[in-house]
Amino acid sequence: MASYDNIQTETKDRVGIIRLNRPKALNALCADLIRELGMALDAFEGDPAIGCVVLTGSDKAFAAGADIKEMKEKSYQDVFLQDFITVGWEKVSQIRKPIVAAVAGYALGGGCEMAMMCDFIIAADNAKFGQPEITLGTIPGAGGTQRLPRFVGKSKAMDLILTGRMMDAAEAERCGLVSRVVPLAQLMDEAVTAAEKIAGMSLPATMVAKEAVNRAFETTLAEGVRFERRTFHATFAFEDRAEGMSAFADKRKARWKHR
Ligand code: DAK
Repeated sequence: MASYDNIQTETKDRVGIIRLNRPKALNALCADLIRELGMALDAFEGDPAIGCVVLTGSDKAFAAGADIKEMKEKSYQDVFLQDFITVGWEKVSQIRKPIVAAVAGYALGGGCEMAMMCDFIIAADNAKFGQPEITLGTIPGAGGTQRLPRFVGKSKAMDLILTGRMMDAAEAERCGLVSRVVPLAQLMDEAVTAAEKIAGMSLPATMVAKEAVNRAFETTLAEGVRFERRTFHATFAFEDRAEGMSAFADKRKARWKHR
């Protein structure tokens, strides 16, 4: 397995785990980290033995945002011409396999945005979410103004983005940003168990389910339902769909071919 400076990767059965690992900077998302993250995501995406990815950080920080020290001297020309830290970021939202964020500690700015690019978020009870960019004289730049209101509604999103305040895990669960909150010590067990369950399904079925849910955020209800119907019909081409229904009828466990 490739070795990296700012992240660590491991696999557990069909689950690929990526841990952001820049402890001295609370996993601030510097360009090298983002580049490595993109490489690790590509590797898991291309590996037929992987069915789900877990993205996590440390107990203290998922990620405290983009690297402010790296950003502070940049001019408009710099960020525009370099398409500043765009490429690796897009991988997180473009990966077609399911990806679960396991968040402990700070998920601020780009850290919160990166968690929201994943398919769902499991939070430890010490997690803190926020979009503090306004306190730096700027605004979220990795989708925060668009994804946060889709998760939590306009009022809460405006509250967080305009005041820059943090919200704790309980508030994040109440407003729908996270799917569940667990004690810190159980975070990885819970996230990996969920990921193993997903990875234990037919891979093409989880991939089209993800694509169909994501379509809900891109289109009207009527178009979304039409997309779902056609995609549902298309699952009848999967060998695993035939196997899943036969296994149910035969009262046995399905043997997926991931085809
Ligand atoms: N960048 C760089 N270094 C950071 C950092 C960050 N975001 N956050 C923390 N660190 C560093 C600190 O500078 C400190 O380093 P040393 O002083 O030891 O060298 C070390 O991590 C430990 O931090 P603290 O000493 O501050 O630790 P505390 O426990 O006291 O405080 C904190 C933790 C998370 C409350 C605090 O560190 C903090 O407020 N950090 C900044 C949070 C923040 O404002 N984040 C938003 C950053 S702006 C884009 C994509 C994304 C973005 C933009 C564009 N594109 C795709 C184009 C996103 C922008 C942002 O995220």
